[in-house]
Amino acid sequence: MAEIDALPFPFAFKPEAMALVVIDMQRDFAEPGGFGASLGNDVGRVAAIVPTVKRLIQGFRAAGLPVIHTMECHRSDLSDLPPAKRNRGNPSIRIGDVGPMGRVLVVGEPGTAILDEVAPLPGEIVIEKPGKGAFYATSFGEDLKRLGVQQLVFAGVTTEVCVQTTMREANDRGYECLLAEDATESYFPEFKAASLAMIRAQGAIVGWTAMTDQVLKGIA
Ligand code: C5J
Repeated sequence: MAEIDALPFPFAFKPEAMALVVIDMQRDFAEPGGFGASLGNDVGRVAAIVPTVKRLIQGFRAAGLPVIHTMECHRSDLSDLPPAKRNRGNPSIRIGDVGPMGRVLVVGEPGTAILDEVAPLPGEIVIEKPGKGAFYATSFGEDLKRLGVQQLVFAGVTTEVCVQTTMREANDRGYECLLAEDATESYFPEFKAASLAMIRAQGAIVGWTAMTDQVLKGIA
């Protein structure tokens, strides 16, 4: 067993059974004119972690470990978008509407794309997910089984929404999960801090957290 220096205690892992899951590093969450900005958020917070997420991805690729990307998005006919999701809140543009970067969170639209700096390489798994969690209505669970992974390192956005939802789903399915603290972000710093604390509380009730440098040292 190898080890990552993590909280609340070291994360022991089998390198051959670990993958990186990068959640929703999409233009719509990181750039002005996208979905995140339409909800009144400061997307600069998300843009700021891109170099760290890139470093983490490169470390996993260099170690020969799988990198899986997710995208929050919907079919162009919006048949996978429940009205309860489309109508929620008071955004200036809703999911499916035409915005400055095309139709918001719709498959194939410019704003829905993963940011160039952290884009998937050919052959890497990309999960298109209509929900906040990556297991709902996707092949994610089957893909993980096929890869034979048991331990997941998480990065991406936003910490308390799609990242934490997916981590909790994975935890309930028997995966051991670690969140890279400086490779995840929220529009609300206090929500990120609370999520990290909740995840590692009570003896890692949801999982572990560690800085990217610690993860990279562990897998090198
Ligand atoms: C949100 C996400 N926050 N990827 N999506 O709507 O966390």
